[in-house]
Amino acid sequence: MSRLIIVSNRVADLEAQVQSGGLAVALGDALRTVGGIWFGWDGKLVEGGEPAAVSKNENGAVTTATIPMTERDYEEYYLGFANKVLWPVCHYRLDLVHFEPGYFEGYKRVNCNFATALAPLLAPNDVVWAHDYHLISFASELRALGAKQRLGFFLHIPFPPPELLQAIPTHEWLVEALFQFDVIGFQTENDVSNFHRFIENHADGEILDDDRVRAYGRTVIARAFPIGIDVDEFANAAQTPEADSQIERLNRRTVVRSHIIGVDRLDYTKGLPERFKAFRKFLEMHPEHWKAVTLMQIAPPTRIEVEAYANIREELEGLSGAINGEFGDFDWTPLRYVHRAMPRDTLAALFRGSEVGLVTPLRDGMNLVAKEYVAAQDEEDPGVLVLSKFAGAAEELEEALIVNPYDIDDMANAMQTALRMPLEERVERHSALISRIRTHDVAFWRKSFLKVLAEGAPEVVA
Ligand code: ADQ
Repeated sequence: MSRLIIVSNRVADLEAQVQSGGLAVALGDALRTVGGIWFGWDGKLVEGGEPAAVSKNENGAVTTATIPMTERDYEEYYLGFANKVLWPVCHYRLDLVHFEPGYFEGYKRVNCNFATALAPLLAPNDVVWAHDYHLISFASELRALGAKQRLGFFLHIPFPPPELLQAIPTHEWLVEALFQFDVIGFQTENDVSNFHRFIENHADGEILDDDRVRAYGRTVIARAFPIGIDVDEFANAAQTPEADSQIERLNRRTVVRSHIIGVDRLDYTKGLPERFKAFRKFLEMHPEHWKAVTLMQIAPPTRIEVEAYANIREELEGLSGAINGEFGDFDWTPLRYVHRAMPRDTLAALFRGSEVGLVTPLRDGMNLVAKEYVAAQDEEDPGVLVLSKFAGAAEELEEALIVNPYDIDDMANAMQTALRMPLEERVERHSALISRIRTHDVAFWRKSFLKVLAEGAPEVVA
């Protein structure tokens, strides 16, 4: 059996008792089953000079192998090219792109450093699976060092339409580098079709069939593998005695009858100002809900060194203050805005205790919160998911109330529809949603990808 090598910007702590996300659990499980290595940055910043030494930590069949990076790498590759260029372009925010030539050099350098550090650890039969936009050129660096292994890539964020991709000065180089992988996985059919359009119209390539594309002298598999969650783990966390007491706390000493919840990283892609404005509109339109409904928004800050993230934080603080000032009373805070991460068990309980889940990003690769909200509901009395049409999850979760996050009235109306929805309709929608996320869970995602990676594209196998 071949070993699995996972490569990602950061390596999850596989020994932690509580994993921070389903992804770490899923990939950790896969590694434990077939044995292998999780390779990436250890989160530490060091002085430049010496090539980065690999730290290994062996735990049964699984090894984590990590390297540090320099302050300059962090600035140019991570904050710069990854988060000021690729992230905004892939999320359709050309207005927030900030490009400097040093960023691209840093990106190439770190991908090369990663490949150079990993190469000596690889055995001929290993299968390598790299994750996300930080590592687009990783395979090409590894191939340059002579790697003949099967190399797969999964993009967790959207693949943009060619018209947007072309805003990146080095986009052709990046797409060509991507073709050094054997399998390229996307979240949705929409991403695959954007990718196909670029290949046909701008790379002189060919779409051979649903799965295979040819360009730059290589044939690769490019397909959608929509990511899922560990449904049972999340559903069980929502049903413990601790979860019951969290929900009781949520309802204690308050006049509020219904809870609306939003849980997101504080990111400009998540549509939070629009969501707050829609809540204000909802309160304006429906005074009957005053003192009866609360929106709880949990949004821990991320990437605070990037200016656009500081700006969004300021905007949200202004909006939430204004809404609470205008509508609040001594016994009612309409919008509770929590600026911190919560343990997953608490999140599961809060999801279960909330009648409405708002997932309204302006653009999102998939959005796991949408699936977690559904998984946490009581099957006999479920809440309603309000979901943006621009989240990848909307391709699958069509029984949610689908909204346009740019249309404030549409979202305000959806809040009202959700709160007024009869039990029978809620149960019907929820049972369709839960059965789909159960079938397409995170294990299904991982197995489908690895199956294709192990089999496909014989012509590229040495
Ligand atoms: P993210 O942009 O981080 O992921 P998402 O898919 O919603 O978005 O995943 C966030 C995860 O973090 C969820 O598991 C959620 O529960 C957790 N989380 C969010 N806020 C939290 C909080 N306040 N406290 C604790 N946990 C919190 C990227 C892409 C997505 C894609 C995923 C996986 O942007 O589109 O779905 O990768 O592929």
